[in-house]
Amino acid sequence: MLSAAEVVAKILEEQPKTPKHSQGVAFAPANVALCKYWGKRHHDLNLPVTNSLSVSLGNYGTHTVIRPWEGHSDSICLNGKELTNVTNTNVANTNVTKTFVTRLTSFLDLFRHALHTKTYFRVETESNIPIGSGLASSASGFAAVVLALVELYQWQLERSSLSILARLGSGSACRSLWQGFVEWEMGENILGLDSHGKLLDNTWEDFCVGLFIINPNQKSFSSREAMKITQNTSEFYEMWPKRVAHDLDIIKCAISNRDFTLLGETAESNALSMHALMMTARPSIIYTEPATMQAWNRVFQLRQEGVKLYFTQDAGPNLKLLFLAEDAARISNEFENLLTITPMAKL
Ligand code: 2P0
Repeated sequence: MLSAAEVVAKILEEQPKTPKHSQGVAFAPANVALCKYWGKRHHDLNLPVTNSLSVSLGNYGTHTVIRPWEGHSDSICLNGKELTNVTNTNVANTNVTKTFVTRLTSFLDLFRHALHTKTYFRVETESNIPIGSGLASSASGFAAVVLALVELYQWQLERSSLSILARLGSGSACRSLWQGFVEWEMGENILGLDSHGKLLDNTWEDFCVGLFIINPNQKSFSSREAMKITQNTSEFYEMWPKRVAHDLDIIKCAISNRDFTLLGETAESNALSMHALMMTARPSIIYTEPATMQAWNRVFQLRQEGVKLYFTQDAGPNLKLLFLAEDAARISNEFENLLTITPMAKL
């Protein structure tokens, strides 16, 4: 089994090894999984146990600028805040920022290894996703870094290869290389060279995702930790791959038939199954808060009143509501400060 650094070296084997521009600038969208990724068959390479499927969030995601840097370490600016030195506790003063800096510099190390360079980088990265939505983090961030490096070095690579590179930073990042509905095919190859996102052929102009923030504070377990604990300790984990395969077939069918009810029911049930599974881990992982349950109940109530409204929930207490544009006004009246995104709307 190759290491992540060797996989990057293999992908970049024939590509330019020196920057072709002074900087690379890129954007990648955040994505919301309708059928979840929860468990890995290889940890360093972020190879999943199952396929998963997401919808990308249009203009909501991460903008990143990268350029070579003369300093003695990478220089990182996140949302206007300098995180230059990981050991400087005044600057990188929270676990979140420390983890972010460590993960990003380790990711850049993979490229330094492949490019046979000691060059450090200045990385300026800005997310326009609301902080605390559970989406501001890794997926669009790592995808944008890869795209910015592509611009900087002018690599000529297939999107699927870029998706593999992004996956090495964070699994779900491999789905942020496209707009629209994206399936992450788990692949079989031991190096993960067939484990990447693939754009589905379908669009859905009036499909809406509403970000409903219940608690913007940091979660107790990172999704990476929570995934690992669930997989290692839940005796029910062995049922998960079968469940995902079943849900995925239905979701793909619902998307191609534009059957919103079937899509919503299946996505919501997939998310609740993932959370139920986490509760069976030792220790139990519970992201759901009383206010999350109240919001679930409001969704159930509105459905009884005939509104086509469903939710999905990731590794946190916040909800992503799923609905169609025709119901957007009604739903935003019901959920305070809801941010509605129509990711596939025609301009
Ligand atoms: C998903 N999540 O499919 C699932 C559902 C959260 C809940 O992918 O360890 O940050 O970097 O591969 O991608 C979040 O996990 O995990 C995630 P790593 P990642 O969107």
